[in-house]
Amino acid sequence: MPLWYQETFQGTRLALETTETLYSGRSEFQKIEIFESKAYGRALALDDVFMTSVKDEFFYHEMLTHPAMLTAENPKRVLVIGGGDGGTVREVLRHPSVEQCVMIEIDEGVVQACKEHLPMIGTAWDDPRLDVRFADGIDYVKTSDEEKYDVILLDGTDPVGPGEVLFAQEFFAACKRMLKPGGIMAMQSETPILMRDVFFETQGKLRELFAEVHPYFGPVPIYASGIWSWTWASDRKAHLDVDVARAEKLTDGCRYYNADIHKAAFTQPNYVRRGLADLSK
Ligand code: SPD
Repeated sequence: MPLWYQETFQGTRLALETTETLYSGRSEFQKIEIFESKAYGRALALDDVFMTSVKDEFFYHEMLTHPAMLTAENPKRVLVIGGGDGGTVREVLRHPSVEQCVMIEIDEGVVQACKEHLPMIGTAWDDPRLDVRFADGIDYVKTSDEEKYDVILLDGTDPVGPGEVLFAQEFFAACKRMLKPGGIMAMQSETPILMRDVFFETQGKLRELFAEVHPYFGPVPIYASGIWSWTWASDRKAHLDVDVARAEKLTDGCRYYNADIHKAAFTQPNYVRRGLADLSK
């Protein structure tokens, strides 16, 4: 009998046939499972929601990271909130300008399990520029008196249950507090199809805080609906000012992102244009 892992999300169900369960445990915060899937290789699920897989993780991690990093001017200090599989910090640390990347992850259990079973995703854990801290990201951005950041990346879970606070206005405002003037924040902003309300509400919340807010889109095959969004936010108008020379140098190492993808990703389908226009009414 084949064993299937499945995610049920907003009235849809995606199942991955598995050949082996590599890790199954429960941390203080959530259920953590890592399994070998036939179609996408090793995959991580938290509370029965697919987070990443070896064969499709590059779409998500490259798109969360490089649009912000390549429109920031010489980013030296980067903050990642969440991202326990290590894919986002791996992409951040491709950038030679980065002097320090602080990653605030609430669940040490996720990092430990991913270090052991998904080392092919988290290839930068030993980079001396990386400072991993197990703490609540919300407390950190609200209370930290550390030097501010050039770029902040929010690599959270879906805004369902405990993840909901990562989409709150209060949290976004606290993140902005930790950005240098003109700094850039980018976040995963859900499927614009199945989480339409969350997607547009997020745009609205960010628009109250930042002068420039631009969603962008790409595929993530194992996420519900397959089409995913991220959002770029800053007080500086620069979302299309991709540093092509820097992007070209990185392109060899990337599997999805390049300067052309960057520009195309910010193109808005009509349903997005109309929804954003409605926000301004
Ligand atoms: N529907 C799943 C959304 C999860 C977004 N974060 C994934 C973490 C990968 N580093």
